[in-house]
Amino acid sequence: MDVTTFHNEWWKEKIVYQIYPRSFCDSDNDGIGDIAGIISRLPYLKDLGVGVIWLSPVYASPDADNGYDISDYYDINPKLGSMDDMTKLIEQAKKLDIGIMMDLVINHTSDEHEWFTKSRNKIDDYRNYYIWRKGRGKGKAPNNWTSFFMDEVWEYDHASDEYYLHLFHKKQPDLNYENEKVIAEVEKIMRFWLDKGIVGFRCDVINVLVKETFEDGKGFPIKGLEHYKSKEQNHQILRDLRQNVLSHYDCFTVGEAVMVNLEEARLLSEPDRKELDILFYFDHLEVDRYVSRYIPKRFNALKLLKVLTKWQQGLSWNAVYFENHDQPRIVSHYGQDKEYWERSAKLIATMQLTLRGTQFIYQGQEIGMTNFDFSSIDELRDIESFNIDRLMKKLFIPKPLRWKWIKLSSRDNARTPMQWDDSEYGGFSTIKPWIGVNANHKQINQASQVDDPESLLSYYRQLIQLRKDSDTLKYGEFVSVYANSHLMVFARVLESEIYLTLLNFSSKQRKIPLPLSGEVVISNLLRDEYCSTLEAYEAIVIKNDLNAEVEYDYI
Ligand code: TEU
Repeated sequence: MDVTTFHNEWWKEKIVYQIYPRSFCDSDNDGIGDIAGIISRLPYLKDLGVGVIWLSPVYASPDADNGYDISDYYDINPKLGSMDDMTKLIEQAKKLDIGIMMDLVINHTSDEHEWFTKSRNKIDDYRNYYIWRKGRGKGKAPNNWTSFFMDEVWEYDHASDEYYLHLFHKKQPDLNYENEKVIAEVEKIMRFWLDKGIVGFRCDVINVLVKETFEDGKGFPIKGLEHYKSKEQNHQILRDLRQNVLSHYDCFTVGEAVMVNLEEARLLSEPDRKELDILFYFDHLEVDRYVSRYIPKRFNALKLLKVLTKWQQGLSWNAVYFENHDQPRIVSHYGQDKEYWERSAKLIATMQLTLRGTQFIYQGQEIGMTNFDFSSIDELRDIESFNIDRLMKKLFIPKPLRWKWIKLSSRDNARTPMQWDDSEYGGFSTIKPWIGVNANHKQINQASQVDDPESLLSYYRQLIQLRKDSDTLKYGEFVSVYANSHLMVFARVLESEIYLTLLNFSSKQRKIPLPLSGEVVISNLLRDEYCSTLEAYEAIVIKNDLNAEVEYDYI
């Protein structure tokens, strides 16, 4: 493989750091994180090795879904700052060679967006900006679809005796992509932000824009998906946005594709399709979940390696991530957040940063933040968690089990304030934040790790540096080598160089049954030499020359 062919795409080598603004850093001490807070932490991010910041939405919003319900795409949520702050953030970050990527939420707006108010009131031609349908008789919705938040998708409007569609919350009405004017509005929004100097977009639920028919749905758990997931016209819209807007800027896009399979993902993101650059898919985070991501089953490293292999080899380039604002903390999910907290967080870092693709780290991941420690649902803020609880109640699932599952998977696990230090509110704010701070901020915080060469944070910095220095880690092919239910071994190969990542996902010592050898590149136990026995949650990367005698199998 010729490495130079990749180098024109600068975003392939970047470490992208996702910020959930309201939970990152509160500069004005009102309990909600803000843009000025982000600016104050730019040097920290630079030092970590970050090249791009993806900001979860900062636009004007009534915050029914923490900003994923936008009421004005050209304005900033006053709780988070002002347009001047945003301009300053883009400029200051640029000085540090950090690009800003915005969240582009265009499947829906807020019901408080001016377009929707006009649509509801049938002003000018705004009615057609959204999806309105007659019901099927008295009190009966237009079809049987269910929402991504496990709820209704149709909201009745008395004045017009029609329903509007919302695949998410009822305060998030879906835009109508049959309407050319909607697409023109989206292009205008994209140009506005690109002209302000941002380097790309993370595109929210980008594979469900076009609703092809409105017949009843069959699927489970989300009924109706087959009528709007990855439709041809959706692909056409993405190609047009690319051609008309994105191709005129030096930028990149990462699309969030819901319920996507590999074949659909290829259509959305392979380079020759000229749609999106990379994709967020979910398979690799659900190997220990049934049907819904709220129902757990036993973790299995072999299964995880199979899923990783499928996607690593199936796409030309991956978006590699293990956490975001919708997922539980990875150390509490695939790691172990008790006695092996630090070691298992390092193991996950080792796995992630030796995979092939653009790397995405979520705020707090680099210091090993864990799932929250709340004791009741009253402490939660996320609408999805409340809906899931209601749904499970309807299915007669007893309260303790409901709480157990919500604790495991609630999106609020990732939304507690960033733990900067051990002070009362974790150095996030001086007053009680909008959502509780995890009590473990006394032990797990940035200040205690930043100058400790053996901390998790330092380990992230080392791995990031290793990647920067190695074409094999950046561009080498991914090869699956060995796994069983606890162990995982994979390789990255470029010309004659091979890097092997060996991981033990269990709290017992285990032996790798392969005759592998090589020079130690990094180890979460500070080993100088590789021996085939891995301690609990041990991770080690070894390097070798394929011309030397190395044997490895494929699973
Ligand atoms: O998430 C899309 C999505 O499908 C979510 O439902 C997610 O998969 C689910 O919450 C996991 O349980 C995006 C955003 O990331 C999310 O925060 C928003 O709530 C949603 O879109 C609506 O904009």
